[in-house]
Amino acid sequence: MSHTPSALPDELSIGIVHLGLGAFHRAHQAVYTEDAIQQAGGDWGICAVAMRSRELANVMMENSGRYSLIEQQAEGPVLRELSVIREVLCLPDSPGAVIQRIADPAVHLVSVTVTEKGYCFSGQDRHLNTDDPLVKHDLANASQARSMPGILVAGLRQRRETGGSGLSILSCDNLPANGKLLRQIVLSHAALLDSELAQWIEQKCRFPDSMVDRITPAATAATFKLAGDLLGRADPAAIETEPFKQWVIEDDFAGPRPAWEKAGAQFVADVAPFEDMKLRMLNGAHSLIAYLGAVSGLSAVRDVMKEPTYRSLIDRHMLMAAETLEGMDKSDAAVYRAQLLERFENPAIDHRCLQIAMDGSQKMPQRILTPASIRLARGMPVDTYALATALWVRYLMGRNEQGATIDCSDPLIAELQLIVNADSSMSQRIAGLGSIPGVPQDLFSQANWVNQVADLVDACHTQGVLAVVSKRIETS
Ligand code: CS2
Repeated sequence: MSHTPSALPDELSIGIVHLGLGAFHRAHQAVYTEDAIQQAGGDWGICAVAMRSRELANVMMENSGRYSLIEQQAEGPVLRELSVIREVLCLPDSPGAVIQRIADPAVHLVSVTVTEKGYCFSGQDRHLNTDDPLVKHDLANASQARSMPGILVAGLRQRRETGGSGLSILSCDNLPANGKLLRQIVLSHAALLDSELAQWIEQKCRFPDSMVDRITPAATAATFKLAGDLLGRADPAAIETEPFKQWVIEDDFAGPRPAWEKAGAQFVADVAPFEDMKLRMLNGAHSLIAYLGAVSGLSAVRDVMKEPTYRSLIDRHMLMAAETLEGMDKSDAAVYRAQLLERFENPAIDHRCLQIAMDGSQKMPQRILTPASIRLARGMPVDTYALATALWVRYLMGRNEQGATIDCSDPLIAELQLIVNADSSMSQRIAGLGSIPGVPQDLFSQANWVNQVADLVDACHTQGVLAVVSKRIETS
């Protein structure tokens, strides 16, 4: 048995509301906050809100918010207990309590990890999607809000009505300019209810951008078994993660915040270069790996990395991604690539390809399609980009190379499958993807791009993915 208990005091008031109680929050922002309190003090206990999952909320409530975090280090797994989460709420059961907490004068920060689709936005201008049933519901039933923008606006409304100060609202999702997006959707949602509230939010609240990074797969039976062995008792809230972690935050807050810099976070004036680097190199490669795995029947990222041809492709893709970044030094890019290969190869991290492959309509634009447009506009080759897109299409077609059904998941799955399985030529189908909201239309109106993707989908069907990738790698 080896584990480190939490060193936080028993008494800790709540200063943060976190929306989205997934594994990622518990492996990332909660760790930075626990470490910051340990170093510099402060009443920064977290009220963590499960947006949907009653099961997770119940497990966390039974554990009084405590949980085990297993770091899969090179020397073996290391377990630490965390106790920074001091309250757990389940949004569908208690929206009133969440609103109350957001309005609480002792709370200065709301952080958010609700995944890309939780932002309820649409289109390349990233406007609030008022056709989204959840948004419609929340505009009509503000006190029973179920969406992230809806509950934030309801909480901010109560905060304003009770004379509260402005809040810092910190997006921690993998979206470019995530703070600016959050601000835009919150202001639009508020304006539809009460224009004075929207003005108040605009003046008093801050929405810093932030780049977050830590590879954290969903917990499995193996996670719970390992936690039990290391802890000497069962922990149904245990999660596991890699040793690496990074957080780059725009230094723009409405009020006080934890001393996250003491825990290793970096405060900068402009997060964009860090975001682009991470979204295009790490997440872009991740999506490529995920579709390679899903289509060729390999279950985890580490399994895809074991195939030397795929590993070379992924390295080439990251090289091409680095070339789209403004001011990325070549040697820095080489170091980052090498580090990413090692992280993807971590044999102790069982990161399912299907987990990463889901929600492609929300991920592909910033990870693959926008950098592909940039490369095309500069006359640079886009082969790994066209391949990643072709593999996404193969995934959406719903069967892997062994003929087994792929469990595809995407908020726009019906629209996507209608397009990729249409009774028309492959080029026409690929061009049809340009009609999906958020997908860069101009990219899918370029014959050069559409034909490359279509040829690759056909080649994957006739020759198999491994043969197609081998050929690309040989000729590159
Ligand atoms: C992954 C990310 O699921 C996904 O789409 O690419 O969650 C990735 O693991 C994290 O961004 C790493 O920081």
